Amino acid sequence: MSKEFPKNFVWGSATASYQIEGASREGGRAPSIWDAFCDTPGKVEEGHNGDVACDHYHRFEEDVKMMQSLGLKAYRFSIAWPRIQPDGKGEANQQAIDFYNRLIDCLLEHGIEPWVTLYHWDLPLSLQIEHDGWLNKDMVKYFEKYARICFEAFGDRVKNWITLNEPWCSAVLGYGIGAHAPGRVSADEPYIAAHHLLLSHARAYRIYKTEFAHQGGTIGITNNCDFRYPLTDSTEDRAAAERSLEFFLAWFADPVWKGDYPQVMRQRLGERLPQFSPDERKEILGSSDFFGLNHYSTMMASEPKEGQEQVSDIAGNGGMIDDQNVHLSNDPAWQKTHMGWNIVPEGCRDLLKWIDQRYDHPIIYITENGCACDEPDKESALNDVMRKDFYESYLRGSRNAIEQGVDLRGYFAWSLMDNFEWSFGYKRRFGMCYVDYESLERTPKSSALWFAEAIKQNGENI
Ligand code: GBH
Repeated sequence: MSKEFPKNFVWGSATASYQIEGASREGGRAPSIWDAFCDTPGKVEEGHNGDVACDHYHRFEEDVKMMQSLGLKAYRFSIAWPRIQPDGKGEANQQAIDFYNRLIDCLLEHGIEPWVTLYHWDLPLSLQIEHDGWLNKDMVKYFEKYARICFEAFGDRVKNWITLNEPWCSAVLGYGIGAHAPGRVSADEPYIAAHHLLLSHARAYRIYKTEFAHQGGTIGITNNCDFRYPLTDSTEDRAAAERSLEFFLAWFADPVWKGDYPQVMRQRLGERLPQFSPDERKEILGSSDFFGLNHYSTMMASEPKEGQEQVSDIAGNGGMIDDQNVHLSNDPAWQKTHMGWNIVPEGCRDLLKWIDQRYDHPIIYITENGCACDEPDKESALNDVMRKDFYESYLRGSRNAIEQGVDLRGYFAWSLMDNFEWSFGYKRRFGMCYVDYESLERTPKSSALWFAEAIKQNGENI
């Protein structure tokens, strides 16, 4: 069997605006829902926020040089909507356009291909306050306008676009269990928010394909999914694992690749699940040039037994336990990351195969994969053997999937550098480069040096 990744395999790393930029009150940026969430007592560890973060806004040149020194072919970052349109709907803020122009130009000058996410969770706060954010269908037209501004300003140089990052997180963590901004807790709102996120994605896709076709780029959506193995071989447990993946990934991917929500969701949720009109169905069906996947972990799924205790938190089901009727558990043999997430590289391979089969062999990019390690000091961080092993094993799983026919075209490590890990603040480190939050100095960890070597050899060291 060949030991090679495909030629032109995209080797990259990823970040997101709110997690790294800082400069939260500079350049005409207005607050996002995450600024407000951080200001809400008890929501983020130690009251951390993105005011400074990695100060990437001021240090992007140094960061691009670091990327070049690692040999990265591509860099995935997100644009802060509240920089581009401080109120979420008005004219573009020129200072923001200038900032992203400088970043994009700098990347291209250093031979790094920009992959740009339009929305990685930092919704302009005024859209939340005045319009209830993603609960309002008007978001489709606001997102359309924002997307158009970005395509117009950057599309001459940016050829790879991602509309939304992980709408599951926006819907479930943001509107279901309140672990993310805007911090709402509801049983029904996730389905409504998800519906409007999907329609917004589809609209941006159509705008790009019609008004900006001459730019000749590709555009898609990135979904997140953890894999599920059936706990036993029983029919019930196998059905539970399948149902769990449908409630997690097919919820967002079926509309795009099949034109509607999965049957099992309709059966179990009835009227609680919104409907696509015939026109909307047409707009959403086929609205992604590739399958963007963020993947981190795996759990066991089984049919719940009488009186079995259910965990309802950020882990696993995202609280939607009655809706799914799936019990999740861990194999005690699995090692865990500093997030407590199971390290299961074969789950990565099997999820890729699941996607390949269900969606009829799409082009796939892993747009995020990585792990948090407990790194109490710089020395331990720089010696991050566990992260190197994580990348290596997940990349090996990915290559197995490729060998079995999956059309995986690229892999972006999360993350280029330690950053603001949402509700965990700066208390979790995902970076392949270490960030000293006092001096803001960056230092590549050993996993970054290993990744650089992997890029150089197109993965032959894996
Ligand atoms: C991504 O989301 C985000 O896009 C990124 O911004 C973030 O920094 C990064 O991951 C790291 O968190 O508890 O074992 O059931 C990750 C989405 C959803 C992945 C929940 C892990 C729970 C695993 N996550 N899932 S478990």
